[in-house]
Amino acid sequence: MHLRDAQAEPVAIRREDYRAPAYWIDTVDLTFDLDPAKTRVLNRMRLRRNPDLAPEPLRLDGDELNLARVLVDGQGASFRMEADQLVIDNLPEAFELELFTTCAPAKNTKLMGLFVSEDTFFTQCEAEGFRRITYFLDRPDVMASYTVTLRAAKSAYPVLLSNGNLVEQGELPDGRHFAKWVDPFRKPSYLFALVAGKLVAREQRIRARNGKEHLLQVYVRSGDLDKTEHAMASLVNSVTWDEARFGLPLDLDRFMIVATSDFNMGAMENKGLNIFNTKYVLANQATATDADYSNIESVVGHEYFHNWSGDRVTCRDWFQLSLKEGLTVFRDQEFSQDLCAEPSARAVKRIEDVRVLRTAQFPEDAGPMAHPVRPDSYIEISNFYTVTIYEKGAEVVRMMQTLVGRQGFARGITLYFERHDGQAVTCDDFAQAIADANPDSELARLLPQFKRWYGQAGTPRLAAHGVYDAAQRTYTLSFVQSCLPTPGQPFKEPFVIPVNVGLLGPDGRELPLQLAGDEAPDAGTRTLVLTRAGEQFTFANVDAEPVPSILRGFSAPVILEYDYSDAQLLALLAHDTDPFNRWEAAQRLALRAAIQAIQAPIAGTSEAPLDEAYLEAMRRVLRDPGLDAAFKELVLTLPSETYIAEQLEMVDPQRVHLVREAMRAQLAGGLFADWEQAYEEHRETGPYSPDPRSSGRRALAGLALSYLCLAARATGDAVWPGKTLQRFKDAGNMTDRFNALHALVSSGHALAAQALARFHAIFKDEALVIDKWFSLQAGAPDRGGDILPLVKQLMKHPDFSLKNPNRARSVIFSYCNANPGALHRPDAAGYVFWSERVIELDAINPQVAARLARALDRWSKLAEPYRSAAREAIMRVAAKPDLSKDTHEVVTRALA
Ligand code: 0A1
Ligand code: ZN
Repeated sequence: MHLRDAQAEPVAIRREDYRAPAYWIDTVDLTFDLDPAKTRVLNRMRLRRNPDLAPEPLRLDGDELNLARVLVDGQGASFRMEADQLVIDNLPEAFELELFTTCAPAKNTKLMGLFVSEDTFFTQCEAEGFRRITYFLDRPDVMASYTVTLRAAKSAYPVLLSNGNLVEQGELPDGRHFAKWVDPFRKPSYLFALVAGKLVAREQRIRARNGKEHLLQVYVRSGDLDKTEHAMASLVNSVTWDEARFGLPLDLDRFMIVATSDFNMGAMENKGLNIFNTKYVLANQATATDADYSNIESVVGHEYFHNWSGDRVTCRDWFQLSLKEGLTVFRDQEFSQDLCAEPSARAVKRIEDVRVLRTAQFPEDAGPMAHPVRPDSYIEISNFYTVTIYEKGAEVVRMMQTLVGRQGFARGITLYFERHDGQAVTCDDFAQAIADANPDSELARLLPQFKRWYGQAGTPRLAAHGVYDAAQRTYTLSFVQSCLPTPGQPFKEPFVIPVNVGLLGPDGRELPLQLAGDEAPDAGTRTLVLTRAGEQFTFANVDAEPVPSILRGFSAPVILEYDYSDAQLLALLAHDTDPFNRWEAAQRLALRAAIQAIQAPIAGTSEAPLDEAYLEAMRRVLRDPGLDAAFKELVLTLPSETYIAEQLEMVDPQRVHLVREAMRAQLAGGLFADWEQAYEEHRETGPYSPDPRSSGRRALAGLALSYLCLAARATGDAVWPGKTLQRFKDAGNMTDRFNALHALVSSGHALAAQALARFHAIFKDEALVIDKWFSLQAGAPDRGGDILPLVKQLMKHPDFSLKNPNRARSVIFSYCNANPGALHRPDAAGYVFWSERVIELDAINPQVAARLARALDRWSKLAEPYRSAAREAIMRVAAKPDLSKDTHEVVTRALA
């Protein structure tokens, strides 16, 4: 099929092949002599044979290690190498194994295992990085007790950290020193961590409910200490929240967060020693936007919550990844919602989460990388840290909460941790615990069918239809569910789908709901639990034809199809008590207008896709004093090009781009006076605070400024661009400053150039801000093909580096993954650029390359000439010899 020889063809790992390990490792004693060029690792372990299995050789995983010594019970032992594995035969039932290896952290550009970032040592072991530090049974069901001694030059590496408690430290000859750490909890190797370097810490002591004191530390480079307040506050909030909501306390004397600027992902939950991408730690009002503040809160929460959901109870194997990730995303989403003082802010957070799911996970579930929340096979596990495992996994957990209720769910969580503390378990174990704690619930009744959410990939479609019977005064909602085939799964069985429903009367008021068989009507919302391919629900005592509000709060991760009239959508937008569906009504109206314009036979008809009724409705939203600014901003933001494209059978990305730009121009010009008013009313001048209310005001003011600059572009007006430049200069915080810059850049105004230059000059020493500077330019709307040449130029900028993942993402991903109107060029130059960068990055950092490789996942939906050109580019990547397993898996799946 492609140009590799059969031997080098990577093999798929299958879930059904799971077997318990042949050996257990009870204790691990590691001693590191840290040196960037050559670090020496002494590993002394106590192992014993798994008594449940027949004896077999010990096979330890390794990757890019130099092996110097193998001793079994203190004696030289014979061993052999089979590919990357160290194999030892004829071992006793229990024994001590001593291994001595070296590795080269400074040369580690993959950022897996032990690596150096800005003269500091860090580790990343999830999923399979520990084998790059020492030979090991590198799988999550092997849990051991760790003792770690770090030795290094004291002047260069004054801070030496590892998991657990510091039990000893002292001086060594030749200006070296050591620190010894003992982790009181058994853990799998993927949770191991060490850090060594010149760092400083913000510290805070907190007292838990039981009176116990804990030390919290946030370690950063010395110039960044003034950017750690928010991360620390988020950590304190996380500790308090997990104890209050789920009764889960902090179980360690000391909990540390360390930030590094070179990191493949967001952050990592190593026991007691979380390692973070600086992007999710560092913030002050001058350098970080409101979105940064809110991401830091979620990611700090996420990693902290893993301390229970991941560390205390971990995954049996990597197919169960969503056991910890889906649950922990659900927990961090709930945390952020619970921190909102007002219900409207909770709804805003829910809408934002659903937007991520629908723009990133739905396409994944419909594309070549579609996989179940609990996958059946993988070639490279790093490719499965996906929006399906994380965000769809969280929706599955959320549906369980809907089916058992909030209290019932908390009971289920308690039972899960009681039952499985200290174990490595499966998604089945989790679902069983939630059901067992709620024996009378719908979940318990439907558990085997509910678990199809774990096994079947693809987004279910739910076609709904309503019929009003005036004579009977009944309203019948019927549903038909279906799910398209996904790779390896041609047929799907029906899912359990909890559908939250409400009905609005002709005056817009919510009707009491009375299903056949109910004695008295319920007020408000009702959860209908669908289990069959088709079913019906009839509501009684309905006086006039209602407007149904279906899937309130997005109660299930499905595509809801309902043939709403424009008038019905306008009624929902104006009156629904469910904020999610209010927002959704506006999205549906915009989406419908976009699709009609895209499919219009004559190109000219796409010039004004939005009708006056839509614009009038948006005007009313903007002027409504009863609505929050944050909510208005969401309603007035059009669906993304990616989301619009997902609704089409065949996609002409240029047409999608033109139509959406035309809609933006209409919103800008049509609501000009309202935008002026919105800006003046919401521009803040007081002290900065990142709370939801004030960040919502800034978001709306920012959107207004964007539209005002866009309108000015059409009319040639110089007033608003001038005001925007002034705002850019005067802004007291990064959010306002960046929004102003964004408004100038995205409207393509001539003043953008000087603002960009000034921005770079002010922030040249702030790496995370320079990332924003790159990203804004590479992600700007394309006008006549101008973005690709700009991107190429940005890659020549002295601040650009391919080796730093954040920087590579800021330019290359902002263009390839987030700027479809600029990537999909009729001359195919965007695809050529993409393929060259994938190949170039693959030699440096396969994980980052494989993420980039996914930018063309949806190539088969493209119209010609894009389709053939994109396919050719993917084939060029696939044909490259020596491709990493990571990238190889992505491109071969894309071509399958
Ligand atoms: N478990 C982490 C995510 C993570 C996964 C792999 C990594 O390797 C580069 C790093 C981090 C989380 O969910 O936050
Ligand atoms: Zn996680």
